[in-house]
Amino acid sequence: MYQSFCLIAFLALSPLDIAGDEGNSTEDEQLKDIKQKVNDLWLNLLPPQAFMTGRDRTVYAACELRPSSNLEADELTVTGQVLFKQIYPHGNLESVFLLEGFPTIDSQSGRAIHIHKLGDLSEGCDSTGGHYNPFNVNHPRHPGDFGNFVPVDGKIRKRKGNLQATLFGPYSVLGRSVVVHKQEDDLGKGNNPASLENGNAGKRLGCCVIGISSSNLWEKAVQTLQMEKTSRPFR
Ligand SMILES: [Cu+2]
Ligand SMILES: [Zn+2]
Repeated sequence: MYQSFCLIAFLALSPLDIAGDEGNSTEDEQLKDIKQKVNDLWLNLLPPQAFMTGRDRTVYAACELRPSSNLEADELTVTGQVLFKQIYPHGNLESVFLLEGFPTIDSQSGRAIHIHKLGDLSEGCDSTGGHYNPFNVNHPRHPGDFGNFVPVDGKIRKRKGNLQATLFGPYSVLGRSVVVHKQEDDLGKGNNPASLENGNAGKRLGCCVIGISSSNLWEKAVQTLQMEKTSRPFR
């Protein structure tokens, strides 16, 4: 089913590029219309549509972060949640990061967080592969390059909107992983090949696989953020 749909999509999409310059405007309009319909069909057939219920077209995903299973005993124990929310089909991805286990000292460097390609935790976070890079571009232009997060009081608390990653369509990040690194992301400015691949962010402290969730976790996390903000107005 999936394969045949891909074929239909390919056949329907490919003539547009060929006819684009020379076709008359009616043909162009028709092809544009077909392309739009194929695209909508594509989006409707792919997950997470199967999980959506009711009129609310918002999809939620959760990633329950655990320390990498092959870390040395004296390494930081980072836990928490990375949550996602996106309105189907064209909304921008939002996220909430609630992570604990960092040192409580002031003035520490940021920690890199990324989406990695695989949802395979069989060898701790080391088996999650490299950064998810569907468009074959350099770091930090990967869809899951979330940048650096500076812990405060041992915690990372952050809400981010307008992210490049998506839960929908052929480039969905569902089933892939979130990895929290020990070091700061050099954001591609390290002047070496690794910098353009992974930002030289170092050891993988914790990770998790992104899966569909209910709205409950998101709502609870947003409340936590608000509560902590009001209890610490001067930070
Ligand atoms: Cu990473
Ligand atoms: Zn990257």
